[in-house]
Amino acid sequence: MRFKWTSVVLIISLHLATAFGQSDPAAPFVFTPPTFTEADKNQDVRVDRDEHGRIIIDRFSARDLNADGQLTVDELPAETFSIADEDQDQKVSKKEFMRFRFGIFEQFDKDSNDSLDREEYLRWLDSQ
Ligand SMILES: [Ca+2]
Ligand SMILES: [Ca+2]
Ligand SMILES: [Ca+2]
Repeated sequence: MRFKWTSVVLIISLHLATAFGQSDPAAPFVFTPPTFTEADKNQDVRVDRDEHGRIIIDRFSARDLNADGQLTVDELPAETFSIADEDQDQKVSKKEFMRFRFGIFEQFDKDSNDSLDREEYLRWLDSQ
């Protein structure tokens, strides 16, 4: 039965990918990053590392389709996968994913104060 369910999910996934005209194997991935106000939990008008970490974890969970706590090649775009899988064990752990995403966070943290102000956050949002 397990095998059959896997097949059904695969077929649905492939069907969705075709319906949207995408060949991206991670097509069923749906994640909408929070607005600045939503992300700034403590309302100090910046999104710090703790607050950004929550977004990364939510994104990880949305990517982790089989919920096994690891991202495999079918759960990430190939380019992202090859960069994020630092130990090259063909899985991207939560730790690896955090490091990868915080690397992006740091690129957008122009004044290097370990948080994104509204302007920096909106630029980051645009790139997502
Ligand atoms: Ca904040
Ligand atoms: Ca997974
Ligand atoms: Ca890995």
